[in-house]
Amino acid sequence: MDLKPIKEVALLLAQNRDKTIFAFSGAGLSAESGIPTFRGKDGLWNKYDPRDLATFEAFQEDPLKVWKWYLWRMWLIARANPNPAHYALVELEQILPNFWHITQNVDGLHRVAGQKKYLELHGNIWEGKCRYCGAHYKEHEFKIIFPLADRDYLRNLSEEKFKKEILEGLTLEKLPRCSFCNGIVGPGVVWFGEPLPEHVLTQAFEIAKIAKVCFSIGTSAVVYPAAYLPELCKKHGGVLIEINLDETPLTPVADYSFRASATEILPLIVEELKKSL
Ligand code: BJW
Ligand code: ZN
Repeated sequence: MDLKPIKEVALLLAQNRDKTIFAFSGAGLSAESGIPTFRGKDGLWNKYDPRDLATFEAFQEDPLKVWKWYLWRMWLIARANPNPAHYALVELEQILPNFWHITQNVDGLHRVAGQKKYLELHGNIWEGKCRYCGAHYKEHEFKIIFPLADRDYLRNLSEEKFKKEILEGLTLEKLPRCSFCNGIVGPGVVWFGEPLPEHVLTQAFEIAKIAKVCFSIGTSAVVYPAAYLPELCKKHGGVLIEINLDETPLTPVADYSFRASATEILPLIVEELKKSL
């Protein structure tokens, strides 16, 4: 591993210590925690058609199928732990006073790792959203109307029990019903064709416009409007650093591009940054 670009990035962070800096992340950040990504060979969209599972139309047509798929993903996430890349981002937040983590991830592993200043562009899988009346349920509220959406319950289910209780045992009657309109409540994520939470997107755009440094970590950077964020930062004069196993549409415009895993690169950057302070 050539440490020269790592040292340069650490120096850049140290020089811009008091300025706005943000990390834009995607599924690759959680890949080494065992959460599947969306695109690529082993990606979810390689096995499942997003139109059948991640749209409101699909949910209206077959809510049971959609919920079984989301409960499977919740079960995987409940059993996963944050990885060294999540913890490195928490350390960056502790060292840099104006650091933000803007994520497309719905798994919440950044929260579990202890991240405090984060924006979730595509929502959170542990929350609930009623598409019929717009009601939003925080994690602790959602568990009341949908006891299956409980991390501790899911974490302790073996694969066999998960199949029996969720895949075979789930019925329409067990799905969560909205306390306001009685519609079936869906997961608190943003599906294709749905708007991103407005206040979150507005804040993310404000951060991107003024940031001096932006990381793009483990994202294919093809889903919009989220993927505008690194582009916007660069357009306003920010330095763009990409960390990804593969090339992405951002690679040609990135100032630094690390073709390696986030768990390898981020802890090295943090170590170098600590040395330079
Ligand atoms: C590693 C690694 C390791 C692996 N280390 N790296 C402009 C142009 C074209 C299209 C559009 C546009 N504007 C809007 C659209 C339509 C659409 C869109 O963007 N489509 C494109 C795909 C073509 N956008 C939307 O529909 C959005 N809504 C919208 O625009 O609304 C407008 C509206 C306004 C007003 C009223 C109504 C509507 C919503 C998009 C929602 C995306 N939802 C999903 C699912 C979330 C729920 C769930 O989890 O089920 O979000 S799709 C999926 O993609 C998920 C992700 O957050 C998102 C991004 O994926 P991500 O994170 O980048 O993952 P991957 O798998 O793609 O990439 C992983 C990367 O990691 C790879 O590059 C690997 O190499 C790398 N990697 N291991 C480092 N260890
Ligand atoms: Zn409702």
